[in-house]
Amino acid sequence: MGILNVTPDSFSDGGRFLDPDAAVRHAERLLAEGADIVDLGAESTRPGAADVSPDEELERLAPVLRALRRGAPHARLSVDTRRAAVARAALDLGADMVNDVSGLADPAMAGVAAAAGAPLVLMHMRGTPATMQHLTAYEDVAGEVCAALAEAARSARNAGIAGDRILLDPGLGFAKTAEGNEILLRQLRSFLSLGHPLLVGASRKSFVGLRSGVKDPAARGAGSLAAALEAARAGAAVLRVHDVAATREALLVQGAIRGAGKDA
Ligand code: HH2
Repeated sequence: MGILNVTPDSFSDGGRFLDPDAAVRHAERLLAEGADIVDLGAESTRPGAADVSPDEELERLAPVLRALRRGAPHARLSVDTRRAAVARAALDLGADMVNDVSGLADPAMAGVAAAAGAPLVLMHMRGTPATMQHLTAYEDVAGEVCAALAEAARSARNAGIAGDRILLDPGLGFAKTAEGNEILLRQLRSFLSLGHPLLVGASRKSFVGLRSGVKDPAARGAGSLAAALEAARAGAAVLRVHDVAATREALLVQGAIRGAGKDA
């Protein structure tokens, strides 16, 4: 899953793809590099990001979705939003799936995805992007995140979404310390027992910068690859990344070493 942030303030690529033409060009590049899914987000979730109204979120998404639907009809497009109304409008414009980083904070979200027959990503977080950095204390981070995801998945299934269309994501960097993120990656395999495909997003995040000593998020490619490979080894089905070509190359080599070949 290649990341396309149509925002002025995302932590690693804010402002680069706010212009719809630049966004479309970048999406085409992600697809050419081998992304199976492009994840379009119009609201930064970094701590302290500016509030975006639903109208503004949709104003940023709509031209990019329309152009991509025309220019890349077979591309799988995901919309990264916490709002059911934005998700519904994006699905009407041709998005194929929804990525909800709030894990169903909007009670209408599961119904919207169910009605459209769209896959839904449920990510774990606590609080909101503005408060999450103060909510990083857990007794057992993997156990608590796993329990919360199990509950969210149950709600989504009850709304009528098939189990294999619900993807679960531990939410690295969202109300987690660096150590918490590392424990989640280390114990990711245990999340497979939830019975849903797993999605992991470690790309360029601050824990990668902290451990590698790289301050500039855009320069955290090598550290991000290390985290992506660990997630893949633990059984993640989808990796949400900025650097698609490098991730794909690394996965192909890892797959060959592990004997999984091109299907890795
Ligand atoms: N991380 C970010 C945004 N959306 N969605 C899922 N499912 N999992 C993630 O880990 C995840 C996500 C944050 O990264 P980014 O989009 O690069 O930054 P920003 O939120 O500043 O736009």
